[in-house]
Amino acid sequence: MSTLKEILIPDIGDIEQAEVIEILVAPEDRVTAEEPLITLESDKATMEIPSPHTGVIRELKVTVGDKVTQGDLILILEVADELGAPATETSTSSLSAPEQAETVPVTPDTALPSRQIEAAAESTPLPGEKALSPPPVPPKSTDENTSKPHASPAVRRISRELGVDLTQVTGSGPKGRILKGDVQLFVKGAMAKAEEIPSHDLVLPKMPAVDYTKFGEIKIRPLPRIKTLSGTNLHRNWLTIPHVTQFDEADITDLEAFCKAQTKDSSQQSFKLTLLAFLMKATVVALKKYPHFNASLDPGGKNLVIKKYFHIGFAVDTNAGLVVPVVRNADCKGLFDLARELSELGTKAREKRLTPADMQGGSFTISSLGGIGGTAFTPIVNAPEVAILGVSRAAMKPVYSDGEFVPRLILPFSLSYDHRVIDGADGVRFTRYLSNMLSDIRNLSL
Ligand code: CAO
Repeated sequence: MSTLKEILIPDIGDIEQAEVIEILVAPEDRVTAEEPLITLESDKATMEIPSPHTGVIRELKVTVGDKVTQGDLILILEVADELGAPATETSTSSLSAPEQAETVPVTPDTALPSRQIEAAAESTPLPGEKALSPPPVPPKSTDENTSKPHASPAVRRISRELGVDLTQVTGSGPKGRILKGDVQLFVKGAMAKAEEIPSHDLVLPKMPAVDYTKFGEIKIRPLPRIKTLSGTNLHRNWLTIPHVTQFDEADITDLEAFCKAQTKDSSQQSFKLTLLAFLMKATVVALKKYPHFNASLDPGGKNLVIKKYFHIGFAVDTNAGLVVPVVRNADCKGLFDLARELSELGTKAREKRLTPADMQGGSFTISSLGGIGGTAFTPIVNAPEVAILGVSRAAMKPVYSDGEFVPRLILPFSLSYDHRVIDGADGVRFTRYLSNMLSDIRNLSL
């Protein structure tokens, strides 16, 4: 004898509504009690809903993206009485009458054991700040909870079983979430690499854990989620790409005057024409001249993949950390279209409305700190791209010309590049070319 049971969303605490972000089972799958069925995500937490019984999945009633709340139907489970569901407790019907499937909400204590609730990192750090005085040592769990990469408990379990450090895995799911397939891909890659790596490869000494409370008062502030995700990529790029940074400058006196005049004429518009739009335009012209800067190394490192499209990313500083939205086909857009799109994407980034698609497919990146200040910096290449332009603050400087010093507006900029792909000579050819473009904007219209 078996019984069809309706499995419902259990009490999920004070979360009013959550999104189904993963379905971990399929019709006809056999599940055991406590095995996760689906993963939910709200703005507060990510959690798995486990099966209350052993049985066979007969019908799924939710799909990825559904918004659910307590009491919503997840699926129909066929439970054989001998498999552990006492007939007296729940059975109301036999298989021949599926329309009478029984309702079985998962009780809070069995549904959401604490190990299955993953606190989402706060986007603004202040509420999570914790003041500590010297002796009590900071609770370890705070660090552990907040430094976790974005993955469901099921994926964490698999990675634990396989000994995979999830901070090393790049997530391909929504919002960079790590999926089971990503872990499998990572393991495959690691196994392939293990055969290639000679034993004398670089071994990094471990950073010692320091108890700072021994030296004075401290407070713990969890890193925003974007920082933990981008930090992993930055670290990888820093360690694996042989970087060179070329510094240069451009005389943008005329460009600035032109930009100001345009801004006056377009004062009715909702966006402003800023230097960044010109930089993007000039960069595209330079990339066309030097296509191997608009490229990626293939995974084997033997071929260069030269892109014929010009999707230019630009770094945006937000409360939650650095994000890089991408302006697609920048070569096909005029200055005002670029300025409008930069403004729209910048606003979207700051309001945390960027979608993964907004940040994918970049072929080159510009990081402009000029609005803030600074004279020079060395940006980290945004792999798999091979070069990145860093822009600092323009300043009036005396320039010697025709026997006298004249005041000119000079823009300092730097280009970091992957030395496996770009030689130093080409690096400086690129920056010189870019400088000429910016110094005489008539070049941009050619
Ligand atoms: N030199 C002098 N002034 C500059 C300048 C430069 N290189 N770049 C911008 N400015 C000026 C602008 O003209 C503007 O002046 P007004 O306020 O008088 O109009 C002001 O600085 C502010 O500009 P902005 O930064 O708001 O606009 P933008 O188009 O130049 O930049 C964006 C947009 C999104 C790139 C920028 O806001 C930003 O987030 N920058 C940070 C990027 C970052 O964090 N990079 C680091 C990555 S590596 O960790």
